[in-house]
Amino acid sequence: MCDQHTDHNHAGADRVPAYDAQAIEARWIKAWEDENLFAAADEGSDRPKKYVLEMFPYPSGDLHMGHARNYTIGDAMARQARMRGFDVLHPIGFDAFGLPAENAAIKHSTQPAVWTYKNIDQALATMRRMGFSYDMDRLVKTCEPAYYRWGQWIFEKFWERGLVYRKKSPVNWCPTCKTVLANEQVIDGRCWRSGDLVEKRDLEQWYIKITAYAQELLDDLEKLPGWPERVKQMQANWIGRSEGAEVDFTLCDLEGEPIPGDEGKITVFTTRADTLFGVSFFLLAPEYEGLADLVAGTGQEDAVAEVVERAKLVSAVERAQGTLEKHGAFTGRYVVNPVSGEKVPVWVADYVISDYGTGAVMAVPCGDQRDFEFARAYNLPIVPIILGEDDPLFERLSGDADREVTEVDWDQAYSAEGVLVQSGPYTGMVGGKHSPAEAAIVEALEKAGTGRRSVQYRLRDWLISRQRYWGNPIPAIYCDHCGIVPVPEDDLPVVLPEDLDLSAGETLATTPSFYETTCPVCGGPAHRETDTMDTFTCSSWYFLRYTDPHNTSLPFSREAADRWMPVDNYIGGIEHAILHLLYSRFFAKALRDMGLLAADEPFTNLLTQGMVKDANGETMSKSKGNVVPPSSVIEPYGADTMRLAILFIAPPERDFDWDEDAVAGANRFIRRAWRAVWQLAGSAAAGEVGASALDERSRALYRERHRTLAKCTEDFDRQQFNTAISAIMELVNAAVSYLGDVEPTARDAALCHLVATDIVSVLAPICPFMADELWHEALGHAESVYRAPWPAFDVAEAATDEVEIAVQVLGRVRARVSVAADATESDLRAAAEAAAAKWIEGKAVVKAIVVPGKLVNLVVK
Ligand code: ANZ
Ligand code: ZN
Repeated sequence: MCDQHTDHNHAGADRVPAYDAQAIEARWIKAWEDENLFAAADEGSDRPKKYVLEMFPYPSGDLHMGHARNYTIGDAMARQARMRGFDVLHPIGFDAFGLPAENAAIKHSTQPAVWTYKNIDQALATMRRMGFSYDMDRLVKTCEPAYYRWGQWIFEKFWERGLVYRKKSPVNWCPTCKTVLANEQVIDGRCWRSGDLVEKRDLEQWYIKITAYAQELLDDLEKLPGWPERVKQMQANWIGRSEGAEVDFTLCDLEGEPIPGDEGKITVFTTRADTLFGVSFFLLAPEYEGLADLVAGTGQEDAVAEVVERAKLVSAVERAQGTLEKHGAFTGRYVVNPVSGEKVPVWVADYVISDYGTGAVMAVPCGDQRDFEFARAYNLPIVPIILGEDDPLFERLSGDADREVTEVDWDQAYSAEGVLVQSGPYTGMVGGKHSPAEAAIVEALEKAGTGRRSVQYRLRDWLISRQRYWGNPIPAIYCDHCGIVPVPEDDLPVVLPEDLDLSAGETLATTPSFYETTCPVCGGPAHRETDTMDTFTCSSWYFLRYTDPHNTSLPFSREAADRWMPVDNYIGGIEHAILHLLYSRFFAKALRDMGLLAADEPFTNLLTQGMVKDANGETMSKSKGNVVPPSSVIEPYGADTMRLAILFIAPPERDFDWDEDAVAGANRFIRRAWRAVWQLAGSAAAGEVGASALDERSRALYRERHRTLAKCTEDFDRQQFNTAISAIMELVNAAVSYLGDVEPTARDAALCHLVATDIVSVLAPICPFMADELWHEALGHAESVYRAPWPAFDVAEAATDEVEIAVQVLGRVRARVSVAADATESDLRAAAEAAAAKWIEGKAVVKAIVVPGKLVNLVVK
């Protein structure tokens, strides 16, 4: 390569072709498709695998900026992983069932299927235009029988294993969506979709027994260091494990005499057995089983019935929050405290919910804020039994085993840890959750047979029936003889008819051709279930179907699942922190236990991307009219500009405000990089860069490329694309000044070629169209840049070989000077004396104190 300085082609430097984004992008969309470049390699190679996945969209229309951001992040990761030598699986699909399709169909007098497929086509066209590197052969649409058949199959397998069951209970009903909802879909008492207040209805519905996995779902959060803490915390809170005890209270008859036998016992769940001496009344949920019998004959029937009726209007979630005004009524009954022997009144209260613990509560108004408020509202006693040592009452009661004070003038409960007072033998012990007093009292209860340790979860089973048409039919048949039986596996799928006239009010339940059938057991007439499954069941395993999308004998093969699972990088919105992510974790575990896959957890790393807001920081919405459609950037500038702008404006997890100037800036940078690469390539030939032989300017550029590559590689690994892009910009700047400052004849051709290669490579995950165009046209490669390796670099080469040191004269800094990093002491002294010439003139340097790499202090006389 000795002749490289004279052997290059100057002509190219000035012949930079125009950057025509539309033409370039059209060309590469087609070329990648023709080559099927992004097909995932099913045959296990010796390369490591990487499964990159963005949460699949609901096809509600064209893609919006939030989608564009989500997929651009994932695509940058997938493309870079490919260059880093991974076998990459990067699929896409559509979460295609759901209520909006029904509403739209009615509004536009069409059918949900027609509307859905039209939207899917439109979204696909935009995805294609954006250059997302999906393996299109794996496209999954959940509304297609080939997919939902396996959802029905899984439902039946769950059923077989006792993970699916039917139950009649008060359920959440959304009057707008006209369907029931799961607890996860009720947010602050409102429907997650319509925002409408949720009502209670007593219905028999299908449930998935997610609670069977409550403990594992909680424990395994620890196996997810790649998830945001916030999401894990939300899941842990939702699962809501509580350690406490069950305590049996004895029910009394009207005369106050204990009712003998098992019937006469009401059990509570409490986390604070230490407060048993402070129980001044007792509470039952309005839905408490047997409440009506209990009240019968007491004269309190009407008062209790009123509370019961009123509670039906409010969702359990809201009631349990304890923030509402509390309502209750005396039941006319009493129970006896198993520890103190005291008799206290039993009330019904609407802040007690039936499906937590036992539906009964020992009320301790001095220690529980909800009980405190209830006591104040209904004039019930508040007995202080736990106090802080600085409480004015403490001195007086601290030695008291017996009850002396039965009222307080507090305005709120004492809910912190404290010391027990007026608590019999436990007086003086530290009380609180998991406290010594709690342990001692539970032990005593266990000995007496009136209590036992118990763990409760807030997580409830997942109600999956939906009284909706556009969903996956539940494969069950009702026979008067045989009861409820599953549709035989060979008859799956139960096909959803696509030609219902929703505007005429048709539903599955009004369509005999759908629901009329024969019983698979006795052959008699029978009818099908006309409810469909919650669409979250469809999205709970789609990532598994991608591993084996054409399988016709199983949802996916074990081999395919184990080849690709778990998903290495999952990217989506924080709004799924509980819903979809919890359901998917459950599905993965249940399917694992059926032997269908090995992975315990479906998603190793989770990136929750921030929102794209409008220029004023408002969320974009059709109703506000502030939506910026992706086409408004793609049409004038091209998809590469769009992608670069999205990744450059902010780190992926942060919200950002849409910024026109940033888009224009991104386009300017693309043009600058385009020109730089052409010029570098035009004055270049590939070759070995002889680092040691480089002159000073070339050496500086050489250092810069190592530095940029080190930084980009690290930043890509952390998904901090914005800082990676800053580093690329610096490299382009360094290249541009090199080209401008150095005579063409003096440029190092091999270095120019290397830097052009680097710039194209690190831009490739971000601006793929421009990258492949430059790779082929400017750098002359025949194969795609995505078949080329990520550029190699050496961190040591990035280290600068000059250091700046301070020059002091008699301890005062007089100058700074650059010296070679490996300069000897005498070199340093000479450099210092030269730099400080002005200050040492006419004096004798008697001594030089040298601190290598830092300073030289000249002592003069
Ligand atoms: C007595 C007590 C005293 C309580 C005290 C708390 C504080 P977590 O931590 O969420 O598990 N509780 C039990 N079942 C209930 C139900 N079905 N509806 C409403 N509240 C119920 O909460 C456990 C506590 O919530 C239990 O401990 C019980 O009140 C109440 F100073 O018992 B505690
Ligand atoms: Zn039958």
